Amino acid sequence: MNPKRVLTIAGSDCSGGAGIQADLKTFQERDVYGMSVVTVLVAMNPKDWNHVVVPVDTQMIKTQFETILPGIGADAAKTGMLPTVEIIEFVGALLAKAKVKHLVIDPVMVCKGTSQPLFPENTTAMIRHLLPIAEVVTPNSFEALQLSGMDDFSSEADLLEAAKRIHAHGVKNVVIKAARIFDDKAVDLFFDGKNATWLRQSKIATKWTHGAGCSFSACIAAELGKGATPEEAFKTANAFVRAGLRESFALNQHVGPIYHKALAKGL
Ligand code: PXL
Repeated sequence: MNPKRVLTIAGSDCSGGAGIQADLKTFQERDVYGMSVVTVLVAMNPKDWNHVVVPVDTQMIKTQFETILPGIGADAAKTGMLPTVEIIEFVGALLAKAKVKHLVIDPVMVCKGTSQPLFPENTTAMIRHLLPIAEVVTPNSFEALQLSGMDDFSSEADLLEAAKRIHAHGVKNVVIKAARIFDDKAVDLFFDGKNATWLRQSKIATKWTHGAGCSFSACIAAELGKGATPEEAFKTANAFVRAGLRESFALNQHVGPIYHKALAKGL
């Protein structure tokens, strides 16, 4: 076997549902060899599920990164939670230097289950240091508002306007996941700078959505690593996460992840 090698640069979610853990489960399902650079450790208080977030020292981020690039090689990479401006700048510089072939940025700004948005300076740093070198960025609607500087979304025209503004930051393809904007449908937009592709689908009624965004961007990175076009990768990731959401399950009263094996099992 000679599987494609895909790297995630993200946070550890010890509950196993999001972050590095979700990315590696997704890579396994999509038949690529997964590798990781851990940027931050996240743990939860078992009583109220409040998050404790501890960034990893930048030197250790560099040491992990160099194990993989140049130490092993990667066909694609994605970023997830990058907790500080310093780490965003640092990871951006490492990625720019390594010239990784396919780079997906998941601009994680807040964890579901916490109401603590990461700081606005992080948005500016992502725009400056990550979007110009990225092949795909995958904001949800909240993140798309921050990255585009818009106030609100009320129509598909607003989503397209946001995608255009985000594209102007230098990223080649913009995916906006707008599952929460419209009452009657989940809308995903793929924009490559010229053409827009819309997926308008029924909503999946589950409150257990933990790790859906991480798994979506990880699936895009895996598919790009295997040679898919960004638009094909977007459609595969949509099918992968929708299947996972249909079979999502509770871990406790606070949190429930998607089921990563759902698509492979034909569920
Ligand atoms: O779902 C966003 C997210 C990303 N990365 C890590 C997380 C979370 C939310 O809990 O813990 C590490």
